Amino acid sequence: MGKRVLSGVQPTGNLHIGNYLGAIRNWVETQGEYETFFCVVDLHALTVPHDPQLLAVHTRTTAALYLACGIDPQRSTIFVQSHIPAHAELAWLLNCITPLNWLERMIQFKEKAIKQGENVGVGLLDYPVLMAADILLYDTDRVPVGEDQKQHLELTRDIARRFNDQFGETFKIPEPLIRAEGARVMSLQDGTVKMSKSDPSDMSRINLLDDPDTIAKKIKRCKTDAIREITYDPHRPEAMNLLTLYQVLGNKTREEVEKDCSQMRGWGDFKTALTEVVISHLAPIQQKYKEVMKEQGYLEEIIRSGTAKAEAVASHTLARVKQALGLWLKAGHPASWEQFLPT
Ligand code: ATP
Ligand code: LTN
Repeated sequence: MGKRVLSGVQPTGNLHIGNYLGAIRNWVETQGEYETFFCVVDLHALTVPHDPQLLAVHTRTTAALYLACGIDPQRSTIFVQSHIPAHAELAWLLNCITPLNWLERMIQFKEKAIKQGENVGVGLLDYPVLMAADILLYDTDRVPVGEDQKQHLELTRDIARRFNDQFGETFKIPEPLIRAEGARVMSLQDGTVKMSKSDPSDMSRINLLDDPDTIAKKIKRCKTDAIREITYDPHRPEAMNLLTLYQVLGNKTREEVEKDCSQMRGWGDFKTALTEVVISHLAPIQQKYKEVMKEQGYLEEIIRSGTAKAEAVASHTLARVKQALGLWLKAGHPASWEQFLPT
């Protein structure tokens, strides 16, 4: 069996260049080397207050954007998490072996719980266990994600190890795949917080589907600092962020960027150059997205066949887990309980 990759994005809004650089762009690159599974994690999107109509739309647009960004349905298995009940089912089984205090320590839970106020749903706390289920169901070797998901990946590894210790070798231990550049794209309005779909201000992010005028406006108004020279300096979060975007989306090396910047007179020049780079990088993605959205039948067929392929793998793993836990398997699975009968 080849090595496997699995990852997913929540359909909680419009995908932005942070999702693209931190995750999807790296998924595309794994396609030659690994057996790849990419899902739209709609059950995760239920952990924050949501509008059902928008969820339905965003689940489709997210899947379409996977294709537009270069996920090839011939080489990758693309599916929607809720179409495969094994995800929710394994999450329950893992819940029963996961210590509560492991979940209470999660940074994302603490941050999102504060935003939700008094009525924090159980799902928000349990979110990383569902994510562990997504990953462990596919005997995943590598999980390409942005920096913010590192702690959840560590938790997935801890849950898998704990299960293996208590019930015998059942799960493969997955590893994160986090690229140095673009793993943490920051908000356009504050270089110290990450760009996010759920930031109330649309000006804080560049969405993959923003039109050229919107992109120009957002970059023009984005926060910079008072220093005229544009240099990579870890003490200048806004400069670091914008330079990284220019470098990665422009396919340049750091040295090339430094050379470009040495000829600029200040932030005005830089913003003009960055706007061009962003618009031209996103144009082919937007074009492909339009084509995919016009062919809903094609999209449905990709999801249908992806679900069938993913389900075959997932149901196999789930049966293995149930057996390890001592659950009574439905007919068709070899029985192993007789040897444990009291004599
Ligand atoms: P939300 O605001 O709803 O939590 P999000 O924008 O943080 O959404 P997710 O669906 O949680 O996006 O993340 C999808 C993928 O994109 C993950 O691999 C995550 O690490 C990555 N990602 C999200 N935001 C960024 C960012 N600002 N920079 C780099 N990667 C990111
Ligand atoms: N929690 C992830 C989304 C996610 C995921 C996964 C990523 C859910 N299940 C499995 C990788 C593998 C996030 O990016 N917010």
